[in-house]
Amino acid sequence: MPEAALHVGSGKVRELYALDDDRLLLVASDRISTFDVVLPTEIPDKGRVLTGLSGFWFARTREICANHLLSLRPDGRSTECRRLEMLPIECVVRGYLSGSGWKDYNATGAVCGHTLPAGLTESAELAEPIFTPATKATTGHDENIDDERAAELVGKSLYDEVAGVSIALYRFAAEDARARGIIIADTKFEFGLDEENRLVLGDEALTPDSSRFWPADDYRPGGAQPSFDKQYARDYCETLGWDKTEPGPELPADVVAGTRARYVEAFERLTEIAFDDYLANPSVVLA
Ligand code: Q0Z
Repeated sequence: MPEAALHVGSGKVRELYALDDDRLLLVASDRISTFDVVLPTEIPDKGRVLTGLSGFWFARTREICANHLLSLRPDGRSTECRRLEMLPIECVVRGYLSGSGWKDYNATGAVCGHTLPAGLTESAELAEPIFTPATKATTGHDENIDDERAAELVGKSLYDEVAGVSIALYRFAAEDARARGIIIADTKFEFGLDEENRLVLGDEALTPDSSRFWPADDYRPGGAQPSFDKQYARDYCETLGWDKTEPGPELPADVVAGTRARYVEAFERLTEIAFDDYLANPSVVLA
């Protein structure tokens, strides 16, 4: 726990501290969730992989949108960032039909007001990525909303700006990742406003916790796709007949090792930086 910092929030697998009036410290733990339940077993270095990937994408997308990153701490899991006034919507972009997007499409033929062609299969690539905002649920799952409701929540001109920036960020990262064998099926951004009311990308960005990462080599539309990072843990959980309620099961050492290796593999494929080099000096991802 960082010294002289006030704890101001907890996510499922992250902690947030105030450093001073203007700066926050975002700390990514090694906790992992499967089927929305945090497991009692940690994945060593998972928080460092996610922090490094977020930093990597922040550094590479700053021409598309300013972001909250100030620095990465030497521990590799802590991000010093500017404190923002966060917007009350989750900015989801989908390039493929999966999760709640697939559910909504099946029920209505549309996702967040985007009517899609008939006959799409689960995990199909969309002709163009779509912006599908959601409200931040205080409990349970985020709720998909249409663009009219989202525009009410943040104002029409800011809504148009976050939608455009979100699509541009997704296109940039998805194309880059695809060339390195990873499909970013969808992703969630969170934006805020700085003291001058400028739009700033916050939170984590384009990590496997805020996105669906799929191995491109195994991509077979027509069903659910394996998760690049969590599939070993999910498969193991499925062998147990666990009912997916708290508490989650402990993971055996081989599942922990296999899962850690997948996180490190995602980091190294996307950044083209050896993970050991990141551990020695986390700022290498910002160069
Ligand atoms: C992020 C969250 C976490 C719990 C608030 N730059 C920022 N300025 C103001 N607020 C936030 C940020 Cl990133 C902010 N969250 C999400 C992260 C633990 C909640 F690590 N909440």
